[in-house]
Amino acid sequence: MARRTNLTLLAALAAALITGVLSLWVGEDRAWLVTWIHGAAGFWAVLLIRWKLPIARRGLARRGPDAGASLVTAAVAIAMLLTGIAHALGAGDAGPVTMLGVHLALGVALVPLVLLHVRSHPQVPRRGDLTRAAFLRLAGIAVAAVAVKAAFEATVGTSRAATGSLRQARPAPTSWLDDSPPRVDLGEWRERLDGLPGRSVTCALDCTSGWYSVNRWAGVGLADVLGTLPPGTRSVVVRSHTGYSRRFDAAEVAGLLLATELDGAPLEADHGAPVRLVAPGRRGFWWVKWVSSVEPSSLPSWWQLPFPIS
Ligand SMILES: Nc1nc2c(c(=O)[nH]1)N[C@H]1C(S)=C(S)[C@@H](COP(=O)(O)O)O[C@H]1N2
Ligand SMILES: [Mo]
Repeated sequence: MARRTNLTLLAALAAALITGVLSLWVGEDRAWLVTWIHGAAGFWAVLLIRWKLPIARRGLARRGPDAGASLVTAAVAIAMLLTGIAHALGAGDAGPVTMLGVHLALGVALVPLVLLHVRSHPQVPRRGDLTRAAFLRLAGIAVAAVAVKAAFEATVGTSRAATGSLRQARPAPTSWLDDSPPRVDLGEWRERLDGLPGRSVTCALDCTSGWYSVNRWAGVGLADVLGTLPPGTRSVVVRSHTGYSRRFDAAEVAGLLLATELDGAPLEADHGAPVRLVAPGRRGFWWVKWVSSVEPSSLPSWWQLPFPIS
């Protein structure tokens, strides 16, 4: 019984982790399913606390292996679940970072803690574990988790983007890790952009830290800046003065904009002036700021890390 609860909780956390990471990657179009499953997995873990508590209490009474580490793991796990729910309730900022940012940090911290916990409390599934009764109980809790998630969204959950992000009027100057505005002037770009047709797009900038903002971006089309692509071009690398870069499929270039204006005003340094990329439908980390170069490449677009590392 205890072993099954522990394994089920581990499965719930693994499902939440996988969908959580995926939810940072997917764009608006496919996001809702991933974020919905993520929420249901979270509530699944919450429901399992009811069965996990007596196990934890017995372990502590027995002064089982690494009781201290177990308590820390439990505290981080509960804080992680609570901050996830707080974000879904519409809590945007938690001091200098967003609530979702805290949730993410706790989730990342929980991974090694849970791995260590599993190592000191090994749970080997046994042949007889998945009896009919056990399966029915498992399925019951999973169905309950889906019902709780649906009820939560229908009653207290705030209206959010399909990605789970909360709406705000303006993009908050945000860096992926610790990138900051370099000193660059429009000089080189003025010549390159001169004479190209103006283009604008109104779309959502959706940051993985949990907010999104719909604004009008104006500038020129990336395709117009590149002109005819050399034969064999499979992707285009957009690079920042800071070294930050993202690679896009050549077929996607037509939808990308090099912006110099935000909501009718010249772009500010914090938002990527003089020139920043606008990638409608893609998460914020694709919107390279302080663009220094755009280069056609013969490498495929998947030839890059899924998330930037600088
Ligand atoms: N060069 C560079 N561009 C960047 C980033 C960065 O760290 N460096 N952060 C990205 C992320 S994560 C987001 S959400 C958006 C934020 O744009 P904003 O600062 O205009 O709100 O810029 C993106 N472009
Ligand atoms: Mo972001």
